[in-house]
Amino acid sequence: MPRSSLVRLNALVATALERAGATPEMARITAAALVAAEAQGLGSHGLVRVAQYAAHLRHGRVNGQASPRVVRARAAACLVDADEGLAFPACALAVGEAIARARTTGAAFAGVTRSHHFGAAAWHLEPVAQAGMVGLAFGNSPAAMPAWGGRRAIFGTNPIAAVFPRRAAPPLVIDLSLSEVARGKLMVAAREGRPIPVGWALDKDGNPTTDAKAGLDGMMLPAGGVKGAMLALMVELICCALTGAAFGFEADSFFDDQGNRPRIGQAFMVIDPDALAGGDVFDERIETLVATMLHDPGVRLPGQRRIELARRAEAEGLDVPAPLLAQLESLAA
Ligand code: NDP
Ligand code: PYC
Repeated sequence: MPRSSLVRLNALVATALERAGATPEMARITAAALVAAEAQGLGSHGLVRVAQYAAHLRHGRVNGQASPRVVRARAAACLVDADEGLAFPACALAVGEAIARARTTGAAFAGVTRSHHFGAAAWHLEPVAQAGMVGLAFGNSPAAMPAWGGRRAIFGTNPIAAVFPRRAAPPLVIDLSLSEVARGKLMVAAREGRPIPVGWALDKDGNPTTDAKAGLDGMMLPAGGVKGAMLALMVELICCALTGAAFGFEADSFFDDQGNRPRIGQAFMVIDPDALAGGDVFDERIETLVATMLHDPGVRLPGQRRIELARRAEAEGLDVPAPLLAQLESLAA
């Protein structure tokens, strides 16, 4: 497997996206997010998405010249219109707005409408942790799961993420889909010809399957049964009812090159600990919980795996499978 530095991969991905029609800024920030996901061991939301985004740009499912802007705002709340572009510039604008507003109001909410796939949800919250605040992220995605009791996909896999900064350590990062696993993990398994565990997905006839391709043609199962399905419903409502974005069942699959502009939504909440019990109390409470958790030798902190992998990738580069690297080089040529 050829090894590449993160700098080289960033340049390659940005060039590939620009060639497909993205503005240089849209390409740059999208490349940063996808390479960071790959570096963090999130292959399902990393470099494999470049060809998908490039195809969406080429087929008009994404507006490559989009110019996201704040379209409504009142005190601690604002709405960003992604202008049907790739999601990353719009989400960066929304998160920046939420941080700035939370500094004065104590907490802020920024919604994003008319958007596209926002990758790994927690990536967007890094600036929030750097600002010493708590961040929450929500995103809906094209329908892949039924409502509880149903047989037709209505909700997306709808990730949620949270970051909690720590004074002298990396933040706690919690980031998960509301399906048993992200659908992207089926895409990676199908690509590599690997089976999937029972409990991840149903085939198109509603039977449990270990065939990743059959799972992609069928439906995902919610994480934790009815509870995951209810959380997925919550995310649809937060990301779409509040922002005007399209529900999962109104958006064509990201896994198809052709289809509609998904126009889905994202939402970010930022909370300043100083507005509540105060930074010192916040730090003490977090460290007390972390120390108690880590007292049990079987426990590790969420986010730790990603942070360690990212540090190693930064120093040593990433081993990218030869066919994937060749695909990126061809898209960038
Ligand atoms: P995972 O099941 O891989 O991980 C879920 C969470 O559990 C992570 O925070 C992980 O931390 C934590 N975790 C797992 N094992 C342990 C452990 N032993 N101890 C402590 N914490 C643990 O996530 P998913 O497959 O559900 O999602 C993967 C990614 O896909 C996410 O980044 C998500 O945002 C993204 N996604 C994006 C979608 C979109 O539409 N944009 C749709 C669906 C998913 P750690 O990372 O440290 O392992
Ligand atoms: O990985 O679950 C997923 C996903 C949904 C839409 C795009 N990726």
